Amino acid sequence: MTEKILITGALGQIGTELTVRLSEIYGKENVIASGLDKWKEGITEAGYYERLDVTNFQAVTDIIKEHNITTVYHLASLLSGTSEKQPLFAWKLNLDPLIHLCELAKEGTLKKIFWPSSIAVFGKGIPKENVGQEVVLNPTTVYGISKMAGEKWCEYYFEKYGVDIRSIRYPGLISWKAPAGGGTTDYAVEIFYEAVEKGKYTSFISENTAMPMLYMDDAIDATIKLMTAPKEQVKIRYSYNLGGMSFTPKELAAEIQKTIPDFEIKYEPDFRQAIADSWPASIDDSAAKQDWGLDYKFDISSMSIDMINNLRKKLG
Ligand code: AKB
Repeated sequence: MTEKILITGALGQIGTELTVRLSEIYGKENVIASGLDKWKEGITEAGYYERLDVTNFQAVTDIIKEHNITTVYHLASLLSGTSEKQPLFAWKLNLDPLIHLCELAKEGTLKKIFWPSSIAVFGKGIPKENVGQEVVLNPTTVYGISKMAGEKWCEYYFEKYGVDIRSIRYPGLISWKAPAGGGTTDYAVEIFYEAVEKGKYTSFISENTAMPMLYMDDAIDATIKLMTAPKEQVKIRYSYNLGGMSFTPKELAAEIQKTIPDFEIKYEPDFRQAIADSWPASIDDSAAKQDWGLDYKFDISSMSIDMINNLRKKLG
């Protein structure tokens, strides 16, 4: 039986690109993108779009039943920076709809769920480099706490009810098609826009703070790989580490200067510096490589060239 897919948060950074890729794989008629923007309702280039507020459980259940959805990519979430500004709403949005979907899967209405976790689950007091899959989690942000709790719920529904839920701890994601929104790693996206448009950028993260990052093409490939892997290969049911590449704002600026030699960078760290300081600098993702064949095509050089070339075309 073909999968019938619902994507929540489809207008966000990951959703914008994942919707297109899933439509190519499963056919537009089998993919429903959803989000809060009601003006996009109807058939779009990527597939069918419906307005859906994921905190409205009845609406979520109705859309899943009406379209015989088998698989949900549940991307709707508030990121780290925004979550600090609206902590109680972040908790409600990041957790309750996930548990509702797990309940639907438990009763057999759904077959499979993808849920994104984040490197924000780590936290203070653990080594910075090459952080492993099994370290003790100690998040200090609302976002990190919500992702840690969500991971435990994923594992619980798998262990107790056999719910086929799969998850990735994404590092910072870099892409040119849709803007990032409200995250601590967003500087690594903004820097490219400003480099191409203005030739200069003021970073809200300090020059020597390294964080793990991933180019969106590799993030989408990894997500599809995990979701299409045979069930028995998915041994970790809380969430898989993904490391991608690691660099500091200073290293990224130097990379951009290879293509835009006059590019200038300044540093004015804001409240997100403390969040970045609590996160790992690099991640060990050997479990994902071993279990379902994670691999990457992009490094800092090829990613930077691709970003600049595409943004030059996009921004004119
Ligand atoms: C953020 O910065 O909040 C996100 C993340 C690492 O989960 N990009």
